[in-house]
Amino acid sequence: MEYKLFYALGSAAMGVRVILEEIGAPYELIQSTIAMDEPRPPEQLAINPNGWVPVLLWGDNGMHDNGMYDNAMYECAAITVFLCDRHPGANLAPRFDEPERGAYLQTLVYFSNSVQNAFQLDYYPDRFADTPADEPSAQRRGIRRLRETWKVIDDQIGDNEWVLGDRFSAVDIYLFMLTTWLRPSRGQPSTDEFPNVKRIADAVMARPSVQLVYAEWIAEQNETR
Ligand SMILES: N[C@@H](CCC(=O)N[C@@H](CS)C(=O)NCC(=O)O)C(=O)O
Repeated sequence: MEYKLFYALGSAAMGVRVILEEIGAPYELIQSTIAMDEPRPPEQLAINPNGWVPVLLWGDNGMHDNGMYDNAMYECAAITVFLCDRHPGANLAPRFDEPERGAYLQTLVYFSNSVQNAFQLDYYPDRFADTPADEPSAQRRGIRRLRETWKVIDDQIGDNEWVLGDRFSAVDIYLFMLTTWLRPSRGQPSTDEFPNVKRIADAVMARPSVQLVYAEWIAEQNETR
């Protein structure tokens, strides 16, 4: 196998898996979990002590004295850049000297540090609030922050066909992945509030790679319609 991916349903590892499918690279999924009360595989924790997925491995994974591993990494946005650069033939990202490269990197990092952070405030309030009593406040702020940050993305997209204009890219896959985390039943916004985001998410969902990786999620959506 060219890649190994520590994986859990509903997690950011699903976006990485879609990218691997689009690339056509052989990969092995190693089942992990995002449940708070379940242990993580020791090999995953050795690479990412935070206990998050995705974690990606390739080649030989020798360990250095400082505990760093060769050919292993975590952080979904960084993995996205890494894979797209490593497989330019898949045409999932602008090269470093193409005009859309800035918007590509900017949007991936904004997704990672602003939109994902807003999700975290709602889903993991204990990481942001000093006491359990403060957690509802962190969650409320997270939900407001979701509206603020998705609005920025919706405005950025405007009438574009894809996030980067007329070219499909890994940013569109990332956008789709993040929309699957939205839960209006918790007070979070629905994609209906962001028509440009929704247009792209719907177009990404039609891709065979997404139909495969998100089959379960898509079936659930169809049941509730
Ligand atoms: N900044 C990290 C965040 C990854 C992350 O939050 N992963 C979640 C699933 S989407 C997870 O593993 N949660 C379990 C936990 O935080 O313990 C990234 O983008 O890769």
